[in-house]
Amino acid sequence: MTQPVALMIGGADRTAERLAQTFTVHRAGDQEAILAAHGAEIEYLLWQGHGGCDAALMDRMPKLRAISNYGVGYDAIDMDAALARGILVTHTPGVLNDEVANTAVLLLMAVARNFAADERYLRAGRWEAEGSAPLSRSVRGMTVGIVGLGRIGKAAAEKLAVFGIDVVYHGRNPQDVPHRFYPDLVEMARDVDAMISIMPGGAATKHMIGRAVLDALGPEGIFVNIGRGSSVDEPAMIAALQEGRLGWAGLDVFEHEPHVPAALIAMENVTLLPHVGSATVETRNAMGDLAADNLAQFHATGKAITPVPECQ
Ligand code: NAP
Ligand code: 8YV
Repeated sequence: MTQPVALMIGGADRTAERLAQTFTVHRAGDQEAILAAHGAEIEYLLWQGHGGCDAALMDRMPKLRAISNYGVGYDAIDMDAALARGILVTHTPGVLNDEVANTAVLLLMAVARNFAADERYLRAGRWEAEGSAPLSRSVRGMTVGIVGLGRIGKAAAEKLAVFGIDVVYHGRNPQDVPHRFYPDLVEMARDVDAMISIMPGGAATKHMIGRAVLDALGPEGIFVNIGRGSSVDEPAMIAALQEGRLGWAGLDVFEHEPHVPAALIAMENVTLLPHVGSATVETRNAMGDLAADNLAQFHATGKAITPVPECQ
């Protein structure tokens, strides 16, 4: 029997093997060549990437029925274009909560304790030449404001409590949680020692963290971002760090990935990661399995496991 055709952009061998149990799978090395040869047959798309799944791409696959996003944040997919074409979109919530929350907490710790700068200090021979590295800051007793207390944010809040950290949060709506809610982000930034942003990307959150928020966080404040770079006004953040209006930053995500501004790379008071929040073998396997199973189940039953909210 002829299998339906799926295109996989990004993703791992394991995911391709799982998809191949149901579909004839094309993997984009040369995306243009695959679309030219097979675009008319492709019904399913598994997508890994932080941009570019737009109307023009969808129009190259007129039979496209579903897009499975490898990741929980699906701002790379033009939802208006997908909905207008009747294409179902799925994502991978839940399976990465623990890993990404660990990354958030570890990044906050790394920044507070100066671990990256300390390592550079040691490797440069400065311990031996100049003596002990400068003292850092304890997280015990800190108040940390979480911007976006969703699935990942709640997992992070539990972990932060273990370190003696008080958690407060900002979102659009208050929730039934034992943490103080701030409807006003600037007010929260003013009251906390550190802020962890776990914001989704997209138009609604673009540059919501700008000069007013960062100035309120202040010269002794720490800003950690593991959500999306687009939610931060990056030039405003760089200026705040350079001018000492913001103390420190720990960043896993950037506005124009994989580009990281040279100004950030040059700064000692920032710790930088290449978008590795979920990037362990175990968690990426779980994400890949769910991404593949979403397409297989939709094909078999007409219902996906984890459609995005707009498609529920
Ligand atoms: P989630 O459960 O949907 O949580 C998102 C939270 O953000 C919600 O609590 C929501 O609360 C709040 N929110 C949404 N829009 C907002 C707005 N315009 N203003 C203020 N608050 C807003 O999502 P999640 O699973 O925790 O994932 C969150 C994001 O993390 C993803 O979308 C992705 O961008 C990012 N992420 C990054 C990595 C990484 O590797 N660095 C890995 C996974 C995920 P309200 O509804 O009350 O506003
Ligand atoms: C990415 C993420 O999916 O889930 C998300 O929203 O940002 C990450 O887990 C990962 O970088 C794969 O592209």
